Amino acid sequence: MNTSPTIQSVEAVLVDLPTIRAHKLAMTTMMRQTLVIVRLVCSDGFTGIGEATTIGGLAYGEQSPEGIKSAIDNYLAPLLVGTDAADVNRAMQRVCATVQGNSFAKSAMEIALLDAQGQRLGLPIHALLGGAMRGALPVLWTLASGDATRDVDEALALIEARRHKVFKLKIGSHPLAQDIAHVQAIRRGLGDEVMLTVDVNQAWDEPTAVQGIAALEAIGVGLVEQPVARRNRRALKRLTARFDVAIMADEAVHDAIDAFDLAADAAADVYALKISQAGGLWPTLRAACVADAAGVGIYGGTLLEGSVGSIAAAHVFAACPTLAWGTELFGPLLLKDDIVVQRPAYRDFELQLPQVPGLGVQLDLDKLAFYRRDRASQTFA
Ligand code: MUC
Ligand code: MG
Repeated sequence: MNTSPTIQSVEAVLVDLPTIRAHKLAMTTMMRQTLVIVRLVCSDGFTGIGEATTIGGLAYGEQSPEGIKSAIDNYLAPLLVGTDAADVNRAMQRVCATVQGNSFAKSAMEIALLDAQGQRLGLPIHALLGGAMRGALPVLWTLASGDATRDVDEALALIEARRHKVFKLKIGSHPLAQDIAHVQAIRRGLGDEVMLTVDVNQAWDEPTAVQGIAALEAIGVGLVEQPVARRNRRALKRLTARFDVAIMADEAVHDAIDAFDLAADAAADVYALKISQAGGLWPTLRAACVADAAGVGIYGGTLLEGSVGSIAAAHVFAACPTLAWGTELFGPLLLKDDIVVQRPAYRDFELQLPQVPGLGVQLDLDKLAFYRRDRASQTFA
């Protein structure tokens, strides 16, 4: 007799949370973040939760929150309901055999399956992934208020509070001279000892990137993220060869195949890996192993996930063979409020990895009911 637990139901909910301040990127300014929260109920009584986010609707990438929910409701859930809940790899293989793309929906679903499976086996997700190499993860903070004086004050307060000591600046939305002046002002305000990185979010063409990166090197910036369009890998490779400062691929590297192709071309020094761009935790780990084998640095990237997604990412980045460039898993700290019972713990410049079975995050169902986008329609139903 087959006693394996089965998946009984899958629900995907859109949740809109306000940010603590405007967050300005090259392609959009965020005032809120939308989480797609997945709840997966199994026949043995375990419930797994997952999450996917993107940035600015369709401004950042090709998958919107509404599209992620639709893919889960209409395609992933019908494929999985009634099937074995405890064989996560086979469940995801079934999904991948039938659903092209949609890596964000796949990631949210895989997290929920792993959460339930971890609770079932009494193991944290990082143990399911082979074990944590580190129990806490260094986390930088992005200074992106749009105002250099405010950014400097914010950074000084965060250093003082021992929350962050590395800062990423979002540039690329202004003329080059203005962006460089902005970086210079922050460097002056924080001094030469503080590690600064920049993220151009694909905004420059190659000639602008050559000028821009030369200027950033002179200011002592430690890392330049995705300076040119994601598909312009040849330009990324030329910039990586030309400059001493480390060049990081972000939008250009989604999964293990991208990781392999970019490494074969020596097109980047570092990869920003993101769980939803990879399609889940296992796919992220596979990409990390390719990077590690190729001698490419690994950086734990974010799409500004909330607490569920950030902790899911923390489990896999804890399990990565190396993590030379730390992480940017600060998403929950950018949100004014949360939908979890206990928010992630940040101390001594690091995010603490939960050591309890599963994901280690519980939803606050009252908060979820308050912030879910369909609350109004539910009230009138
Ligand atoms: C990105 O492109 O890296 C990560 C941090 C942040 O502020 O924006 C994201 C997206
Ligand atoms: Mg980036």
